[in-house]
Amino acid sequence: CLIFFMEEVDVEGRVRIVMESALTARDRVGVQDFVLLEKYNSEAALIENLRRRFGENLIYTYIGSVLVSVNPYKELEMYSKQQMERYRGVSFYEISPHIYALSDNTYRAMRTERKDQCIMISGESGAGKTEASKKILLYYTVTCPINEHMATLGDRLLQSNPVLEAFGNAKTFRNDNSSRFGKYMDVQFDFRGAPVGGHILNYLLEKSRVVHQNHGERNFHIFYQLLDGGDDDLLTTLALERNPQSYNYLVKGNCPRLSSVSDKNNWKVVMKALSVIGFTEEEKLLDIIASVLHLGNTQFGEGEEGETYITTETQITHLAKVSTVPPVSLDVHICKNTMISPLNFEQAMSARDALAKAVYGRTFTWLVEKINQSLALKGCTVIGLLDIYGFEVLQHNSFEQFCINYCNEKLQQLFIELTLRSEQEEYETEGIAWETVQYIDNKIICDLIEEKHKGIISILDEECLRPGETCDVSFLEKLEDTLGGHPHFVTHKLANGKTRRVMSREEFRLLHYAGEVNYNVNGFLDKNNDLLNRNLKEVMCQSDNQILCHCFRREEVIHQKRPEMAATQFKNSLMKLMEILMSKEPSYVRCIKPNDAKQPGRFDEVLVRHQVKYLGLMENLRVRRAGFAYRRCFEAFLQRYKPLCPETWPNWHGRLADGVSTLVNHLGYKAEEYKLGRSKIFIRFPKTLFSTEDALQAKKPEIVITIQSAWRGM
Ligand code: AD9
Ligand code: MG
Repeated sequence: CLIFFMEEVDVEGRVRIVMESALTARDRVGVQDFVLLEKYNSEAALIENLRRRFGENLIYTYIGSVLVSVNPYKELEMYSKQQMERYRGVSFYEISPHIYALSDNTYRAMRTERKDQCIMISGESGAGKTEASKKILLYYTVTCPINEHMATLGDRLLQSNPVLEAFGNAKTFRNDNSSRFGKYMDVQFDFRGAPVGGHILNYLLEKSRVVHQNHGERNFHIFYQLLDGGDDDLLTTLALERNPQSYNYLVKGNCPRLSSVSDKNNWKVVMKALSVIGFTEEEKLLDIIASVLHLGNTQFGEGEEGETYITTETQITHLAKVSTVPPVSLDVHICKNTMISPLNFEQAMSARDALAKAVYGRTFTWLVEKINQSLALKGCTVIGLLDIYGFEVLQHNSFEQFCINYCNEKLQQLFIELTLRSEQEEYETEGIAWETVQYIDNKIICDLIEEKHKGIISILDEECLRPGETCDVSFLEKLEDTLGGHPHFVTHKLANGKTRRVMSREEFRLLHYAGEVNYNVNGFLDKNNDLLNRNLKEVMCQSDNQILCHCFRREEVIHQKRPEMAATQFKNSLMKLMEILMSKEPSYVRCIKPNDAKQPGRFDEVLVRHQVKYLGLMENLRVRRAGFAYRRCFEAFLQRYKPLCPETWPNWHGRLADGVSTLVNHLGYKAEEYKLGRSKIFIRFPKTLFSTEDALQAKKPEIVITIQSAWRGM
């Protein structure tokens, strides 16, 4: 009785504020579901609620079934096994919001409805998406039953993270462990609910980082881990020095060490993870990492007639050794486009970098395939986890940001469609009339980017393929010709022929749903082309390294079919992703970054407000509140509030709907305040619920006495 009573009393579902009234608890820690805010239409009230809760280390809050999470930037004691147990099988609203509640709910929905689920995690860089996805995965591997034939699968699922993070994450200005690729992971469950398989889809790795990093940023973690953690023998075999600053591809960011991360320890973690996953190709993989570093240190000289030659013979020897490619081939082909046309200095440098990017990028894809092989076994139902880059606005935005932000437009479109759709469906199944809601429809921006022939991606492709002199600026001109006047597209040219001074001539601006972003067109054509000259591909085909052989296939050289351009490839993979997500029942985690300093306890309101805006939280809230702020199934509602009515207390023996009806009549609910559906009560205004909650609190001492005397009398 005592435990029941304590959990009942707590507005937050927590035990420690047992004797506080609902009202004071609300003032101190805010509400656990934004739909309960009195001023639900006020962004300020929403942010204030977030701030209060953040101050109390309550980093999670709901908007209906959407979980909003604020990065605490410190370890909180809320992820233990005991906490996992606490959330198992418990209804969403009964205890405080948590990523485990969402994980558990999704799992139960999959089990009971036998329907595939997906959890979409969004938010800007550093907001906590990857951490959230890891917590969800941990929850499943710890709490779900184990299939004895697949006992090690949980470990393999978990261990795929350190491996992919080593190769796909890097320190950026915004996040010391920033994922530089998008990830969608299916966890497959058998008919008993045990995880039995997994599959990962990876999206657009930021390959340019292999050859260039901004000041204060780093290359992918694996390079530093190898140099710091690899033993002396290994480094000797790979002809590597320990100091990262000796390598052109690592020196640019001038950030060889991180205070928050030990590369040495992580090296051990990654090596162990590779063995858990069942890797046998570590050596070959490390040969490739080393060859990228050697390639970066390859330097060129310029002959009298402008021809280029390699000045670092030893590098080529090392490179040839570790990549098992004949040195002569390398030498010749990095400096020559074909046998007869030598490259100039700049062209040779860019051929070298293109090779490094291709080798690294293709090896990453191979790695994902390899992990997939180790996780492969088909289950009957699936929970998908989407951890994909958030909307990005940097000082200088390029092709990568264009793709990332396009991806966010698509996800927002899906989010709006699915939340509206599911809301509508709920009203229909409950037999309640639906009211339409106004929301920002971003289809117009998606079309602007992806439409055939007229969209930015099509124009970019055309410009890449058009014979003759094309360049980034001619691409911009083409955009202006085709899209000038579009309400979401802006360049320096004004409609009256004058020039917009604040914009450079190399930029176009898109008015995204989340805000305005200026994109600099420099490099768009090259990045979209993503070409590696044919000779270099041929050279790589000669390698004895099986991974490289797998990545550079002869057929590619022989058939010479032009692969799809990078943006189109990305667009197509996004389309497929949308189909996957649409076929599943969605849940959402919306992550918020509280400050740019990566510090605990700091809540920067301006920064948070911006994210609240572009995560579309207010729209989400409006959609959710369009009809009714609050809904609960008859049984839970009756169970909680039955002490407030003599006819329902201590037990109601009739139909649940009649019990709820009797209860709300007794409480004096007016007809416009609520509706009874087929299995749920819908309450229109939060204040109705609050006054009921307060009445319950006021009644508590009385209930305790009743419960205690009933208990003594037994
Ligand atoms: V990016 O788009 O990949 O650059 P994410 O994935 O959104 O970004 P990430 O999950 O990597 O961010 O979180 C950034 C850092 O915040 C982590 O390395 C942790 O130090 C910190 N963090 C995030 N969530 C939590 C949490 N729930 N508890 C404690 C957290 N620390
Ligand atoms: Mg991440």
